[in-house]
Amino acid sequence: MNSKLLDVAPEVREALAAGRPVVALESTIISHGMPYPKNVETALLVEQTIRDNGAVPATIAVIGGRLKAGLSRDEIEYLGKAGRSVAKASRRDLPALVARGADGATTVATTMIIAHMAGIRIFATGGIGGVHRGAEVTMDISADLEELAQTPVMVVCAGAKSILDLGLTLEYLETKGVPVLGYGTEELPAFYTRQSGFRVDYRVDSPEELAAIYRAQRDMDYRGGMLVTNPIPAEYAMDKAVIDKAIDEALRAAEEQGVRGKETTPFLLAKVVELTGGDSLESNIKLVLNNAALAAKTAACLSQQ
Ligand code: PSU
Ligand code: MN
Repeated sequence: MNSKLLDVAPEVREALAAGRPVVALESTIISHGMPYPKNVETALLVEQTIRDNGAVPATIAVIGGRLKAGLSRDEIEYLGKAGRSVAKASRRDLPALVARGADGATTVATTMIIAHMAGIRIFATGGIGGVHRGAEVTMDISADLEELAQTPVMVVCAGAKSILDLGLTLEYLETKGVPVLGYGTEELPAFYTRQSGFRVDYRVDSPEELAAIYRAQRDMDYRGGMLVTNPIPAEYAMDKAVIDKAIDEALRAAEEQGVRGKETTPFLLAKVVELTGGDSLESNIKLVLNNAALAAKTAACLSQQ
């Protein structure tokens, strides 16, 4: 698939044409997920980690209405500095942003869409969106889950934060037929901590096997993608009691201030960072780097098949 709206960076285009490994990265984590300048430093470090593990990084965003697969340093700096003034772009936002020539920071959903247009099969991030707590009343379910159900990209994450209802998120993924794989674990990791109390569908212990499962899914012409959940390295994991308390407080603040819709996730993420000082930010950075390395190794295996 291709699109006249898409700009693939030359290095990414060459790697794809030669069948070399490429890993996509999202930009909401840059503009909305972390404060400046840590966000830019992290984005560049994540790209470097992908290179160190033998793949080419393709950070994805919307700039001036163009869908971008592969950003320059200046473009990453621009998105990081602009921060939350850049629109958070999920699936429903892309048409208007493109038509208006606007900028957008891509979520997991739109990063998958643009990666797929460019021919990139694997994408590394921190955490995905999911079914929010109280969704039985609010119906707040991230478009990320719907995208996993329909776009054939493997997403490598560290699970999901317990700002979400993790049990309902797994139920939703099961209904939609999205495989949830645990890397070196049978338990779904909860982003800042290695454990959640919920089980993944399959434990997988090597990038080769991840690539083989992805290949099998493609060979069956399934529509959707798959989710790889990679626990944060133990030395960077947070204390469960500390993080749970911050999440409860963030949820209360969101409720009190009447935060709704697309603002909910960025509000909760920023509040948790504010309440836990720099600790959660450091953990966040480490887990993204860990996911980038695994995605790059898996991309290398996919290229050999
Ligand atoms: N969860 C995180 N970190 C993030 C996000 C979610 O732990 O950065 C971002 C991702 O870009 C994700 C988006 O795709 O938030 C989901 O937003 P929503 O819940 O509004 O769909
Ligand atoms: Mn939502």
